[in-house]
Amino acid sequence: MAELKSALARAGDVAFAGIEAGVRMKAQFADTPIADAMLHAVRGGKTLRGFLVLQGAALHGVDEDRAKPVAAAIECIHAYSLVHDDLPSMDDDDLRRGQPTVHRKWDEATAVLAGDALQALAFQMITFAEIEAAHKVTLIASLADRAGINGMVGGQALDIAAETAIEPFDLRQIERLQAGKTGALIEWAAGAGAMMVGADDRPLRTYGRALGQAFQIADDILDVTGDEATVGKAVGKDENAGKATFVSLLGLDGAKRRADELVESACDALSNYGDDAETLKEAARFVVNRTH
Ligand code: GRG
Repeated sequence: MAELKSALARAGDVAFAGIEAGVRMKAQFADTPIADAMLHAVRGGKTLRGFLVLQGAALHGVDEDRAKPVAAAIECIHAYSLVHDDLPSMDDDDLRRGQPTVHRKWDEATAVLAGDALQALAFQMITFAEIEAAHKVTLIASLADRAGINGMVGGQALDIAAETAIEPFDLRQIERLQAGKTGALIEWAAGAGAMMVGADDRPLRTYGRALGQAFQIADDILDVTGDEATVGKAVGKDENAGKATFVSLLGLDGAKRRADELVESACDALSNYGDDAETLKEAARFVVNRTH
């Protein structure tokens, strides 16, 4: 566990340093709050997605320096999605990671623009990576697919549709929604290390898909069992009110069982990597046992 925690912290430092360099380098509009809002948005998370990039890269012989821009890229996309998700037109949250959300600390226009700029920066970061040009194209094309209408944005749109659906979503619909909203970026992050060298990314992506679903189930479980104050959400607000979740559909015990099964299949998918994949396996176990 100590090794996993330090690898997660390291991924945070690495991704943040990459993003800060990217933001400052482009800070031709330093007289606006955008750069500060972008950096505020990327601070303080678990850096799970950046960690997955660095671990997958290491399994394919890509060192941290070369993988850093790609880890930074996925954390930029993740941060942009959270900034926009927190907006009044979406979840209308005041707190994120225990800090004021970007639209609360600055204003709505700054939050929209900081999110937009983080998304653009993500793709630019990948162009900085010292890898073959063809592999950069693969990473950029697949990230665009996973972040957009076929992935995260599509899942988010379905989540919004669920709020006004006449019937609560069934398990198949919730799995589809979450595979887009939360799963798509986690799957991409897991597979990125293989894509960086043009290797077969299917085992890591299979791991990432299972991990993403386990992560979402754990999040639903935490919504029921966790202490709102410690998870950094707006106290007294229930984002899942009236909506189907893995817990409402499977029950608490059923959801825990499903999460455990997913962790097992995530770990199985890495069997060809042997002991080298131990930290990734530990991460899968951590995701379902986390308390925030
Ligand atoms: C606005 C296009 C758009 C998409 C938003 C990711 C997302 C889609 C919304 C987040 C809503 C949410 C709280 C989902 C639950 C699972 C989740 C993605 C939690 C946040 O990820 P963590 O726990 O966050 O990795 P940290 O803060 O650790 O980076």
